[in-house]
Amino acid sequence: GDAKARLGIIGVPFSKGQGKGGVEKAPALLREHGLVPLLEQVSCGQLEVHDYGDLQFGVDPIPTEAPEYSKIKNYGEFMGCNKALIRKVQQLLQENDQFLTIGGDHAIGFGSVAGHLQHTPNLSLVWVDAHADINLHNTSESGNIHGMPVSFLLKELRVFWQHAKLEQTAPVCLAADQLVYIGLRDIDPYEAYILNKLGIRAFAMDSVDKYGISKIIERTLDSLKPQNKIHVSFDIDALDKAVAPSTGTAVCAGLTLREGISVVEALRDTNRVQGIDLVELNPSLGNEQDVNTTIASSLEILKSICGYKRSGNFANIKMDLFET
Ligand code: Z70
Ligand code: MN
Ligand code: MN
Ligand code: MN
Repeated sequence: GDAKARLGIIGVPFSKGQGKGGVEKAPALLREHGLVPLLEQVSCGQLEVHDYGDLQFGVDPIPTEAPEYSKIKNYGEFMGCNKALIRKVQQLLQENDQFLTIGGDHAIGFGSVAGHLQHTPNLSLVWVDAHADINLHNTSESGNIHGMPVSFLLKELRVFWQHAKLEQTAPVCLAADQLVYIGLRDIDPYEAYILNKLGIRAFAMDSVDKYGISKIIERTLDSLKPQNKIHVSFDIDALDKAVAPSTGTAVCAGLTLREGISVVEALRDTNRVQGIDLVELNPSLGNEQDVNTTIASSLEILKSICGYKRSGNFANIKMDLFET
């Protein structure tokens, strides 16, 4: 058959994008639960998984000419980690066909997508999340930088980050028409204003309820340029609190596990998914059952992105039973 595709995995144990410790433990925990063999197994021999371990990162200086950045918590830690991630993602894409970034909190979405854009400038981004994560330094109410990564990526918002020197760190940016959100239900007023002003496609939970997930998936696929590779940034809090309780900001009335799986199956079936993030799993939150439930949901989402078919898969059976 065809040569196996290669998937490179990098753990990013970064937790300074928000206030709750524990999210940095997710990469090790998912490995303990057999992530690497599981993904090879579900792909039925189509995927060769290479684990690059955890990202090493340091702290960047805060630009002294931008006193407004001091409102942001841990800006230096954010830039230090994301600069290292931008380089690592480019290495992963030189050595593999696809990459998976395991957070950590969603602040790492900046480096993961920016590194991906450096390798593949024509990219579409599907951000699956309860939150829009598109705050600016002057619109964020929390100061938590995991609520801002998308604003560092968009061409139309670069003007607000003049002192971040993004033209050096992340020179390739994303056009607003190549971003789609699914699962939103906790959007800050300024975020809603930015989404509206830039005309960003955002399928919030009211749309999912009104049209059904299959229609939302169809409209998502229609909106992505067909020649573009796809980056799926999956915040586990997109899923309902019932199936993903162990996360920093669990929100009720989210995607069911089946809806989440349907979304990633459809994206996978385009054969254009080149980058994946799985973020915000925090094993320090909730009781043991909550943690196990959230790990199980995370693994189901990753399995489906990597080729698990609920309808069955006989791609790698050895024996032809009906040969006479
Ligand atoms: C809010 C903020 C956020 C995740 C919370 C919340 C952002 N908009 N993102 N949990 N994953 O603080 O900017
Ligand atoms: Mn390549
Ligand atoms: Mn998020
Ligand atoms: Mn979120």
